[in-house]
Amino acid sequence: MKARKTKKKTMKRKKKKTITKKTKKKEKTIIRVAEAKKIDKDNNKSELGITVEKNKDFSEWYTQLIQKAELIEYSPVSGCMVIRPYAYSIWEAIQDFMDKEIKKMGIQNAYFPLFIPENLLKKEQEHVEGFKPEVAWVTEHGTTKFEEKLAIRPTSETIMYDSYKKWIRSYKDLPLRLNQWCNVVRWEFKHPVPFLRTREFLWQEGHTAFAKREEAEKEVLDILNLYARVFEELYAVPVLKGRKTDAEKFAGAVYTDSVEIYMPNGKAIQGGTSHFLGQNFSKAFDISFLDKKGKKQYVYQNSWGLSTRTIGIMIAVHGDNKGLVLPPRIAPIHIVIIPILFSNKPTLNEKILKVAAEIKKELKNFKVELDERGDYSPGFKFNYWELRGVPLRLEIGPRDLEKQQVVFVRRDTGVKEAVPLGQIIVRAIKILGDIQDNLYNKAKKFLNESIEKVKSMSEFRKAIKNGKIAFAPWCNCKECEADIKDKTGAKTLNIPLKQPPIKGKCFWGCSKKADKWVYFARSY
Ligand code: 86X
Repeated sequence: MKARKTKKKTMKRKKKKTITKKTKKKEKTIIRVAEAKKIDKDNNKSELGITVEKNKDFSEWYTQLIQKAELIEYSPVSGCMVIRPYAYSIWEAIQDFMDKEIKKMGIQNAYFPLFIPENLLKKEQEHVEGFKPEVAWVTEHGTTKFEEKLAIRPTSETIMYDSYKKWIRSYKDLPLRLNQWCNVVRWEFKHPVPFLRTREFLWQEGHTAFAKREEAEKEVLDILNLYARVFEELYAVPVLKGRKTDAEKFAGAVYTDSVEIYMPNGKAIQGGTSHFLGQNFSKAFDISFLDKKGKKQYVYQNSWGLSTRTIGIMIAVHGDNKGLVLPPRIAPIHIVIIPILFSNKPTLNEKILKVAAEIKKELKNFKVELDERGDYSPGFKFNYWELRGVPLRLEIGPRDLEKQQVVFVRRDTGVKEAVPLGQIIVRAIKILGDIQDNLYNKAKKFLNESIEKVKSMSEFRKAIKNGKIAFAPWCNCKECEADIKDKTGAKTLNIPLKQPPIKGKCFWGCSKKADKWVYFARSY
């Protein structure tokens, strides 16, 4: 890739030289400038740039952005997508962080098979029941039908717990704490949205077994907090942490904790879940052990998962009308260096390129791209890298060279700053940190402003109609929850674990006592 680029560049340069010989210098400069302007203009309004505003047509904005920023490619199968290198490296940053954290907690990685025999998948009826239409099956090989069809894993509880029951005999075999990084397939029928709702996606799924209930429950919270950190510290996206209502929890779980995110299109989305399974699966799969007294006990289990959906959430939260805006912690490129070159000043260009290369070397602890392409104007390059969300741009041109400085331009605010050559590293560290903080604070402010405390049905309806999150004192009964969903389209997100004081009746007017403060919103 690199070699080809360089070759192309030298070829173009040679070509340019011969033209220059024939043409008058002045004329050529005019042509170059005109060309650059045209490319810049095209870039802004047509194929290259995003042609709609985020707050006017969010869905079109998102669709254009993920393709134009080279994050995804659609595939021949509806609901499946290619994750291109630029997006995949974001996933790698998440994996890198999480993998270290879960290993610190004492969890190991393993890999279980993609195919699950039908009888095994059906073992815990309750957990499969609602999902049946989503399961994709392999029924034959070549022209031969399988005697028993094979499910493509939609999640791995059943296949993993089939092993767990063989591995766990005594209290000495506990805890058993495994994670796997893999793909899963769920044949959803709601319309697919790249990253946010796809039929195949990448995730990690953790599955753990403990002798004691308290150990398991502690892990549920540790994982929930880890997921919150992934969002808040890496993606710079604030979350709502809490417990799912009984209607919204995973059917196989005793309870489900989640992190929920509010997106700028007024829809909330689940960002990760941590389930306390209690003994539901251990009883169905006979995962038991002999305790210190030689008595048979069933293990307590958890499962937890976080997926590539998180990338889509980050895109939706931070992106703007120019394209992607990446938090430095997960950006594949931190800084792009753009030398300001002039086609009629080859010697000066050489000097600038030399300094640019030196700066790149100096910035070896950052992920830096030097855009030396001779056939594009600086303006074109600015748009190109803004579309791709690179947090920081470093410009260096003839005037900067004279003043022994560079110009930094922040992607998040567009703010420019001249920096003396000797202070580049110190300023880069500071600005990248500021960008990370600013993105989080901006999103946090937006979230706070989008939550409306409501006390009555009419206040609730108004909040939901305006695309807000309603925070409401609720009776905690499934009749009201279903009625609210039916009449307003809003679902419960979760119940914060730390509750404000509560008194009075359910906001929906059912005449029962208010039991919990809960978040409601329209959601994915
Ligand atoms: C629920 C539960 C759980 C481990 C997680 O949320 C995190 C990681 N698993 C997943 N779930 C299903 O159990 C399920 C089952 C079938 Cl058969 C299906 F087709 C779709 C499913 N979707 C979700």
